[in-house]
Amino acid sequence: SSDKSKNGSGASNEESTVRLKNPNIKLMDHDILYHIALGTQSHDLVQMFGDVKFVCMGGAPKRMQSFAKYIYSELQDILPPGTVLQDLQEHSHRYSFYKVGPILSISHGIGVPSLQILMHELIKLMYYAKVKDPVFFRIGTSGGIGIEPGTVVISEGAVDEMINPYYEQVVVGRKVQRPAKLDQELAHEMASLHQSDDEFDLVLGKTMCAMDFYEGQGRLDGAFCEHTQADKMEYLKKLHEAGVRNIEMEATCFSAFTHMAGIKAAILCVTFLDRLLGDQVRPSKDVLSQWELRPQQIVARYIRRHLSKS
Ligand code: R2B
Ligand code: URA
Repeated sequence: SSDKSKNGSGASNEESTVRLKNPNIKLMDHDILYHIALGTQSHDLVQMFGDVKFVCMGGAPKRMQSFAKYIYSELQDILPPGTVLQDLQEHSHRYSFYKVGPILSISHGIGVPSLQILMHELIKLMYYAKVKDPVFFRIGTSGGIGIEPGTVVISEGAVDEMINPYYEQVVVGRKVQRPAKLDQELAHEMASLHQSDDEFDLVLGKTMCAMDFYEGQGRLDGAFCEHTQADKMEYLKKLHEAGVRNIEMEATCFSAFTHMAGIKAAILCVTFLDRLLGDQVRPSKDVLSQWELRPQQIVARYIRRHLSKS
């Protein structure tokens, strides 16, 4: 059989397709990926991760553990023979981290700073492991704008709180802006995997990424609030007019970093409430857990389709 069918080891000598735009990396004799407790000297990253094709991330550690279990049982028939569910969390207390054959399932915590650290290390991991054309997914939760709670929103792109389509960060005292772009073709393909008998709606739209859950998302129920209900509604309306359909806390950084690295990526978030109607997340824990499975199902369908192809 051809080189391509060397399943499992993934030990190809070709370079990764993932781009590190950092001239310093080549000058380092080794690199410690501190927060995921892996390193180029301490681990054979090509052997461990060379076969990775799909990187699935979400905020909550438990959710990403159950996603790993779900994907493991759901895709049994097409996973490479001998695939096991590996718990790679061993030394890392920060993020939960699982590998199921070519699929990684990793939690990123709440908000951009937590996600961003992980993105640096995962992108470097892809590079060191010589991974080719990985697809990154964020499977998350969000607040909807003008849509039925429980709806899945597939992001067409991310905007910040000022509705700028980029991720702005301060680096050495300078503001750096990076386009928060997502792969449009992938977004539409993900949307096409919604089935007419699915018991939930799915929409495409922009996602607003906030640095806070309360005031930063216009909520009136935080510990502090210096804006009015009218200010809130005006803001949500403005977001909606700009094409924003949901609000969460990682989309700009996730989009910008994958885009910079040349990684195809999609964000699929279920909405827990309609922000035009309130601020508090009211459904029971059970209902919310059921809703959290919805983006996971779409991602499982995508992986099934593309694993069977390869
Ligand atoms: C959605 O839900 C979390 C806040 O509750 C945050 O991680 C996000 O993006
Ligand atoms: N996550 C958010 O960031 N906002 C919401 O309203 C719900 C979940």
